[in-house]
Amino acid sequence: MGRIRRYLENGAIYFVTTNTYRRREIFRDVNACKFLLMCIGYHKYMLNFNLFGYTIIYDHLHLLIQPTSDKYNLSKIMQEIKGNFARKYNEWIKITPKNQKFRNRHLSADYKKEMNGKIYKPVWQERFYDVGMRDEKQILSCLEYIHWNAVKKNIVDHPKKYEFSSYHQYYGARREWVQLPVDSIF
Ligand code: NI
Repeated sequence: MGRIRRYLENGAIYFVTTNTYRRREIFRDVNACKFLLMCIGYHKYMLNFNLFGYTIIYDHLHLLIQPTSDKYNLSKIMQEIKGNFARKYNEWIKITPKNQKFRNRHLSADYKKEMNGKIYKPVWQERFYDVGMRDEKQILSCLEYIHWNAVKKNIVDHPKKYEFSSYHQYYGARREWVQLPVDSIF
């Protein structure tokens, strides 16, 4: 518990939820999940935030996150992750033929918006939701919520069976695919 207290002294910790545009289930595709993990990992290094937990569920993302500077505050971090993921995701689905069927199902003609005169396909809902953590107890219960989310959604029957959460890094199991390092709070 000492480690959480030390982290809390360094600034606000947030539980963040962000949903896909119209709750489209783009993260049923494991490649999209892997790609988002790499994107979060890249921004973790570029924007210096602490990441204590995460999970990607079909139509949303949860993070337990702590910005470490005013320059890279929570809004900036989320804007960068969501924006850069969306831009690359749109490129990627365009050039990957095997995603044709998936694309037709999820990215129909109505799924287009115009911004600055350019047509683009929105990937995320514009806003995100954040809850500031008050104490250690709340942080631990958020972490548990994150790790059990895939069970709650009936995707798996135990958190250790779900690839796209930080559960493995807390409980020592190995990952098949992308390993996104977290800053352990235990
Ligand atoms: Ni959830």
